Amino acid sequence: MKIIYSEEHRLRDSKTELFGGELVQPFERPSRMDLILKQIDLRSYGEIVEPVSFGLDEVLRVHDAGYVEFMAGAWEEWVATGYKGEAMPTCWPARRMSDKIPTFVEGKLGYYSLATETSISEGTWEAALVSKDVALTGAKIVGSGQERIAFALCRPPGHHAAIDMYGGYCFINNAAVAAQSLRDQGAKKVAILDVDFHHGNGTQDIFYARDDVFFASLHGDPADAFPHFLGYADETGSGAGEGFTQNYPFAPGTGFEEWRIGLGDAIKRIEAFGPDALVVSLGTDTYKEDPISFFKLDHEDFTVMGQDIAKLNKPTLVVMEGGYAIDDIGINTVNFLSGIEGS
Ligand code: SP5
Ligand code: ZN
Repeated sequence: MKIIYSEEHRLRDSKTELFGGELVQPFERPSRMDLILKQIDLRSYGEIVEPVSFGLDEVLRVHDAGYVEFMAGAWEEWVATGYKGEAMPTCWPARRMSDKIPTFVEGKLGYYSLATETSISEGTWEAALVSKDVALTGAKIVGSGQERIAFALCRPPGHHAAIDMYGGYCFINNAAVAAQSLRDQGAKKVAILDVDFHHGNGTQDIFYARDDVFFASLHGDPADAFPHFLGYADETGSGAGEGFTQNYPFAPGTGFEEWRIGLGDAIKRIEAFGPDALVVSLGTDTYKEDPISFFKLDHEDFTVMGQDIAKLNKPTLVVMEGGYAIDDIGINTVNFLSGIEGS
C-alpha cells in the first residue's frame, strides 16, 4: 500500500493546549507520526511516498474564502499585536449575538473557530497546507486507478475543520478536500466513513446539504464528548442532503462488540448508497488507553475494523485523523491498514 507522508508536519509544533484549566503540551504532537512510522518500518509495511504540491483551489472547493485568507495570515496578525503566547480565541459569536466579522484578530479568532484548545502557532498553516497535499496526493493515486487503496498519513488532522471554523486540532479538512477531489476526478458518489473517536463535525458541516457525498460517523456521544455541539443521531442532512448523513453516538465505556454493530449498519448504508469511492477518516483514539477518549477498543479490534470495511471493496483512501495513546498509535494504525488491505 502506498503511504503518503511528509516530514513538513513538524512545522505544526504548538506548545500549548488549554486542557482542564491548564496550558499543557498538546496531545496532538509531532511524535505521533514517529511512532506510526516506526511500526510501519518494523513490520516492513507499505511504501512511503512524498506528496505532490497543490494550490488553494482544492481547499476553496470546501472551505470559505474569508476563512482561508484569515488562517493564512493569522499567526502574523497575532504576533503584530505584541501578545507573547500562542494565538487562541477568548470569545465567540454565541447565542443572539452579531454575525459581523470583527476587525481585531482576537475577534476573528473567535469568529473562525469552534474550540479554544487548538492554539495557532508559527508554522501551523504551512503544516496544514502540506497535510492537505498529503490527502490530495492520495486522492489522485486512488482516483486515477493507480492503486485501489492508499493511506494519507496526514498531520495536522482535519475532520473537525468546518466550512469556516478551525478547532479540535484541525485547520483544513483533509478528508473533505480528498472526497471533493475524487468527485472532481469523476467519481459520481463518494462516501466518507469516520471512525475517529470524535464526531467529524467539520466533514458533516461541509457535506450536510449534499446528496453526492454520504457521511457516516461513529463517535463518543456529544452529550459526553468533544465537539459537544454536533454528532447526535437526529442529524441526518438538510435539503437535498436529507438522508445522506448518519451518526452513531456511543456512551462512555463502549467496547468493540457494541461499536461494531454501528459499523455494520454504517457499512450497509454505504453499500446501499453505492459510492464510486470511499474515504475513511481513521482515528485510533477509540483505543482503550487513549488519554482523552472513552471507548475500549484493543489492538486486534483495529484489524477487524479494517477487515469489515474492506468488504465494501471500493477504491479507498484512508486519511489519518486522531489518536493520542502515543505508545500504541503505531500498532493500532498498522493493524487497521493490514486489516483493510487484507494482508
Ligand atoms: C482530531 C481529533 O481527534 N481531535 C480531538 C480534539 C479534542 N480536543 C478536546 C479535548 C477535550 C478532552 N476532554 C477530555 C476529558 C477526559 N476525561
Ligand atoms: Zn479524535
